[in-house]
Amino acid sequence: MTRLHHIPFSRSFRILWLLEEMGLATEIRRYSLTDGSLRASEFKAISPVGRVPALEIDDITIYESGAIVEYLTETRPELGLGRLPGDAERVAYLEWLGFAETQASIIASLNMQHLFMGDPTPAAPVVLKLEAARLGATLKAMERVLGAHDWLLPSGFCAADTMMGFNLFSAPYYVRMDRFENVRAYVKRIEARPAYQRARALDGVQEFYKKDFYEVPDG
Ligand SMILES: N[C@@H](CCC(=O)N[C@@H](CS)C(=O)NCC(=O)O)C(=O)O
Repeated sequence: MTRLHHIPFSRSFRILWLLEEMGLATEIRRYSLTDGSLRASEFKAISPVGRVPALEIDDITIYESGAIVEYLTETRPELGLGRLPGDAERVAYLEWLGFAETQASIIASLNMQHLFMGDPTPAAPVVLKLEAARLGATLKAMERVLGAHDWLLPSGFCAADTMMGFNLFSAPYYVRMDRFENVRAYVKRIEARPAYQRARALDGVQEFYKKDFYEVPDG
């Protein structure tokens, strides 16, 4: 039995997508950011700080998306989605796994400020401005790389690309994407993948973004 603990439009989408790329059927257990279900002791036993994704597979439970990606690709090397020790792209592969979390942590900070703080603790304009610029800088770094090849690594699609699943559908809420032509073309290539489409159909409806774009306020 494979079971993914999941919130629509969150980092757990990375794993949902990777499982589809690998052809591994999974049961999805859904949570919400706002209904307290992540704080239940039953879930804390699975994910100690109450976060998704967590994956039950092969009689073990794993949390942290990067660790899950590593586990899945290392235990199923025949699928060719990881870059294992000894591979010429191993270091670049590990860098992208970490890069994805660096980028996601900026998005999480913007989400917290724009979506979850609200009154009586309004978001700080200077922090919003800084974080949007920092997110833009990560997209600029991707733009350069994606000008040279279609996927993050020169050899082609790999599990590191699935780590961008949450990032690239959240970033456009905070950064105008028109200046990142190569990133937009990359997103189109992602959207054309049958496994990605199947994962999006399974994902569920996001419940936190209430408008299409969040401007940096004056201040
Ligand atoms: N580094 C962790 C981050 C996991 C994480 O923060 N997930 C968010 C959803 S994107 C979450 O569960 N947040 C719930 C909370 O912060 O209470 C990973 O990559 O798995």
